[in-house]
Amino acid sequence: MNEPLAESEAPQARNSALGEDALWHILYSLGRDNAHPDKHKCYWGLVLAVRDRMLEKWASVQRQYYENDDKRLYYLSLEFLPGKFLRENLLSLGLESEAHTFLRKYSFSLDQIMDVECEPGLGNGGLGRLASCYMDSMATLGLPAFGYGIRYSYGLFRQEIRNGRQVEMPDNWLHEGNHWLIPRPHGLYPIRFYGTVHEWQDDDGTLRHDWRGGDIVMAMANDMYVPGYRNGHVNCIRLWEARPHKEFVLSSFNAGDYIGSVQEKIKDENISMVLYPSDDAPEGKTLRLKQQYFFVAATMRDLVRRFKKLNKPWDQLPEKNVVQLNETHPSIAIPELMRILLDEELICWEDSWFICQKLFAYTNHTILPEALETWPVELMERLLPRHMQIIYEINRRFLEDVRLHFRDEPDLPSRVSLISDGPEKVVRMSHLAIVGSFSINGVSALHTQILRDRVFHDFIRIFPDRFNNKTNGITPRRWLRQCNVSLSWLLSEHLGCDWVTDLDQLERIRELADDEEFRHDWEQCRLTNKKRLADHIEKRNGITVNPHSIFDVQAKRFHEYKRQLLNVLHIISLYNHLRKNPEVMMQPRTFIFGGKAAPSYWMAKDIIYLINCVARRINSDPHTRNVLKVIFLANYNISLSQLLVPATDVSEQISTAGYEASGTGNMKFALNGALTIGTRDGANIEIGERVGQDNIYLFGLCEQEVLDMRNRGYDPWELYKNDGELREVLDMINSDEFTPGNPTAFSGIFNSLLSGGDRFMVLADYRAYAETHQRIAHEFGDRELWIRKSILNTAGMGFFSSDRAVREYMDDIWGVKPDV
Ligand code: 4GP
Repeated sequence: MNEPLAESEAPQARNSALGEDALWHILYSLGRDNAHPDKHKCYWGLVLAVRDRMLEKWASVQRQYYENDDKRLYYLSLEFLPGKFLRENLLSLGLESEAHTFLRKYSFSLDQIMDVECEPGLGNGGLGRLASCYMDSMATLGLPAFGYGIRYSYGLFRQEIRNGRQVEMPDNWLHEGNHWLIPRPHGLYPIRFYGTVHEWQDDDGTLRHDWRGGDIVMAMANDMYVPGYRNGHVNCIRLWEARPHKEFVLSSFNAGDYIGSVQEKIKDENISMVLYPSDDAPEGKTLRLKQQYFFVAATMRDLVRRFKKLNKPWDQLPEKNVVQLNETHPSIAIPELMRILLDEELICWEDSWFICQKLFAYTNHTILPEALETWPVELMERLLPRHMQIIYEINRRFLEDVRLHFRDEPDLPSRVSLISDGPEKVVRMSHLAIVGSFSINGVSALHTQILRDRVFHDFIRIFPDRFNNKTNGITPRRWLRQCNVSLSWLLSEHLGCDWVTDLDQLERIRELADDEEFRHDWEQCRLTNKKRLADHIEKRNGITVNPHSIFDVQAKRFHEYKRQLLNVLHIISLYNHLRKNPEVMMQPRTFIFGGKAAPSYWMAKDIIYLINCVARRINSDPHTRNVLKVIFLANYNISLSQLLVPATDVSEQISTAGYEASGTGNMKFALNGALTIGTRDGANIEIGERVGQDNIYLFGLCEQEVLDMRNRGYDPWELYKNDGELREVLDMINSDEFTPGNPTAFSGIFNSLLSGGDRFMVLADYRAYAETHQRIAHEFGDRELWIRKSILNTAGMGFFSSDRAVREYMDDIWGVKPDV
């Protein structure tokens, strides 16, 4: 694998102008005439010129890591959602104005050429975007950090809406190639699957194991660079791509079976072909387990290779490295490292286990039982036979310890066991991650508390010191400086520019909330952003929206616990109210939705359909369409989010309390001056503490009340009977009101809310939600009050910078130090 050059061989830093380099690359790297470059050529030329500058910095930073003998952080994540690169990289490297100068010459704006860039959708949502925010902060803080994941050929599907329904289209993000990604075809790693385990005895009679045979797939690195903000630091995310072990099988080819001969190659490449949508059906996921092992095994090879270069004893591995597991997806890394130490390095079990337990740290991102990963033992035994043996042995020793220390709790071992005995034996990956890690963290105060009290309660008693909280954060570079240019300028005018890397400075605008001129400027910025979004909606959906109406946005994955349904029930009731009281003056509102549903999650897809049917009806009703609009923006992704976030007045964060681990969308909206309507869930609670309870609209049942209500016996039919307005809405859904001629289109939704027991307490929170919305509409009308609240939201959000979060990980868990 390529490593940076030694100091004496290092090239000189570039000193030519960015534009000149871009032209040079158009001709010499792309092989295109550079006389009159069009926007594609300008884009690709700029990418290559920017990349050169990043690579120089990256190489010197890598040298520095070796020279300073730095401890390294490995951040393992099956998902990354970096968003588009060019603007971000220009901003971080301080090259924006040079880029503008170059583009002006050819009459292009940066916005125009950004259209050429394809956004990599290498993740489903929260956890993948968090990984990207953290990579940005790690580079900005100058940490010796390495991201690791998979270079999926197809990212998360592209969502189209046809006749109101979600249709999934392949996301071929690499169709034009991608120069931000540098493939490294030399020094591939062989990764084994299946095969058998052979036992042998070494000279001292110790039983040893050797995993042999099976299938081999090659792992090839593709590197994606992450510059820090104006600090000369560049890190890298290494994404593994599966390559065939043998190009094709010569014997079948010679026998005339051309297709058969390439089949093997296709099978191997499948491993990194496509990202699994989360919440998808659990069946048939052998490929997903293969993906997990594939990227983890290649990453561990990289880690061990670099460590061996240092010529240090093995017990120093955790002193020089730390591995953060982003969810349980990479937790097979624990038995993989054990296998390397035991079988390849011939280290004894006790020492190997000691090293492992000091190396790994695990972040949990969800408590939904269906998302806590398990793998059938039978599948593991076939696919990774040696790992299964190791897991059995880890479990045997762990349970022996538990029995010893908790003698009077005979049920405890089976509850904490790594392997569950049900009708089908499965490996519980979260238990493996907990037992094999020195740190386990949740992602908001409430979430961590729930992990302690409920989900991992038994483990808290066994490992009291391992559990800790790290409330999530977002990068202010992308989520304010880049996505909200007008507000950034206003902030910099009053605060100077340091807030970009020191977000606590936003506190200083608190006092400006009383300054009339500042409030006026603030409102103008917001209006500019809202007009930009209104133009986009006009272009994309062909619907005119009023930029002075309340822009009320719910943009996130579709999931029942996130309760887009609660939002749409309320919209229908507003519509009913307007129709019955045509003379009533109502604050104009535009409800905007964005988000994807997992392809096999039928209920979530029905909710998308319901929103679109309701939108069609409301937007075409001449009696209401001036005051009420409903918009569904298809194919929600990072770029769309960057457009929505700065234009939002009201941010919907309305999950059933106890279900949203943290949320990070809630942070992005509030940072940009939106007011949150939210439940006391995830990070909403902490946002309320920071921005002030007067500046957030928290409503509904808290987590304990949800539990109590369930325990007392919650009956949604009672609410249906007693709340006439709600009943009317539900009856409309259960008729052909929104789907003429098809009265059963939404009976699944109706039944889930009533006969199905309303698992996510939508009806229980309905009344409080509707009343809170009334308050919001009223307060929005008081412009002075609203703008003041908006300013105070931004002012209070400094804590939610990913720089703060990463610093906490660094100090409390990783023990790595900045190298700048
Ligand atoms: C998400 C959580 O649902 C969200 O609350 C949290 O903010 C985010 O992780 C980052 O911590 N979980 C996932 C997942 O994305 O796949 O479990």
